[in-house]
Amino acid sequence: MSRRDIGTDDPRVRVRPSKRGSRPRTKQRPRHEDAVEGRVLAVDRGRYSLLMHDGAHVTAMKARELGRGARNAVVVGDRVGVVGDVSGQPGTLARIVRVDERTTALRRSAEDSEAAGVERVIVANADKMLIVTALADPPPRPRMVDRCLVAAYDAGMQPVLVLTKTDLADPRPFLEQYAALEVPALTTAVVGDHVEGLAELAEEVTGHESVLVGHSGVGKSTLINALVPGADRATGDVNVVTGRGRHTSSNAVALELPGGGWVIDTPGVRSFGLAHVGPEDLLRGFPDLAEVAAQCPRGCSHEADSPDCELDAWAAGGTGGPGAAARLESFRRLLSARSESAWAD
Ligand SMILES: Nc1nc2c(ncn2[C@@H]2O[C@H](COP(=O)(O)OP(=O)(O)OP(=O)(O)O)[C@@H](O)[C@H]2O)c(=O)[nH]1
Ligand SMILES: [Mg+2]
Ligand SMILES: [Zn+2]
Repeated sequence: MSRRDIGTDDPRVRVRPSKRGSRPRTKQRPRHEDAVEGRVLAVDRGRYSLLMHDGAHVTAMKARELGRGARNAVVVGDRVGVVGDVSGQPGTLARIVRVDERTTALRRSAEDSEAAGVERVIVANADKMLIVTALADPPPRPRMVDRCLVAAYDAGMQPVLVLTKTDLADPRPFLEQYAALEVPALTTAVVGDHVEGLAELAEEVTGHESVLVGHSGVGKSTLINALVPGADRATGDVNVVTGRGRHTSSNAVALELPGGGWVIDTPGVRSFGLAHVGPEDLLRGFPDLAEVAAQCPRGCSHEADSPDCELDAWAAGGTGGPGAAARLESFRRLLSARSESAWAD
C-alpha cells in the first residue's frame, strides 16, 4: 500500500477514538508465530535482559521492524515475543519481534529543549506505584509527590506513599497533607541492619508489580535490597553539601519477590513531565469526583476559577459530605501540579 494520505473518510483509516483508547499497543506479526514469551527485566544501551517463560535469562536486541524512537520503545516490564537463540548461553543474542499489549504504562514527557513534549513510557505493566519520599536527607518535596500521584492516576496504577528515614523525622505532618487523598501510606526506617516497616511493605507488594519512584537518595534501592534477598542493588550516600542523592542507580531493573510478584527499582528522577495528562486523565484517580464532574459544562477544566464547575457546588453545598471540600482541594492541587514546571523542586 502506498503511503499517500488517504484522508479520514476512508474506511481503512481508524480515527483514534481517544488518547486512552489508543494506548495499548500490540504488534502481532503472524510470521513470528514461533516467538517465545519473555519479560523485560532491564534495558542497557540497546540490549534487553529478558526472563523467558521457561526461566532462562536471555539477552536480546530489538528487531528493526519494531521501529525506532520513543514511541516504539521496549521498556522494563514489557512482555515480548522473542525469536532466535533463546538458550541463554553466554554470547548469544535473541531478537524481540513483538511487544504485547500493556496493562499500564508509566509515562513522563520530556520538558527540556529539543525533546520537549515527547512522551516516553518508562515502565510497562506495573499495577502499583510506590512513591518513595525521605522525611529528611533529602527533605520531602510535596510537589514531586503530587506529580508522581498524577502520573500514577494517569497510568491507572494504585499509588502508595512510602515514607523512608522515619529515624530522622516525624512522618505525621507530611501525612496530614495527603489524608484527603486516601492513598495508602507506609513508613520505613533503617535501624542497624534491620528495616522497620519491612513486613508491611512486603505485604503491600507481594503478588503485585510495583514500580518505586522518587528522588535520588530517598532509599529506593535500600528497600529493594531488603525486599529481595540477593538483589544487591548499589546504594549511595546523600551529598552533605547539596542534600541530594548521587544518582546511584542509573537504570530501571525488575526483580522478582520471594513471595511472588515484582518490584522495579528506578533511577532517581529530578523531574516528571506531565504535559500529556489532561483533567479527565487525572479524574480517573478520583471516581467520586468524576461522577460529579460528568455534569460539568462541556470543556470544563475543573480548576478553581472554572465557571460553573459542578465540583464547587458539590463541595460547598454539602452533597459531597464532610470530606468533600478537602478532597476537591487535593484534586485541584494535583491538577495544578500537572502544569507547573517540573523543575520547581
Ligand atoms: N537514616 C536513614 N538512611 C537511609 C534509610 N534508607 C536509606 N538510607 C540511606 O540513604 C542513602 C541513599 O539510599 P539509596 O537506597 O541508594 O537511594 P535511592 O533512592 O536508590 O537513590 P538513587 O539510586 O540515586 O535514585 C544510603 O546511604 C542509604 O543507606 C533510612 O531509613 N534511614
Ligand atoms: Mg537507587
Ligand atoms: Zn468542572
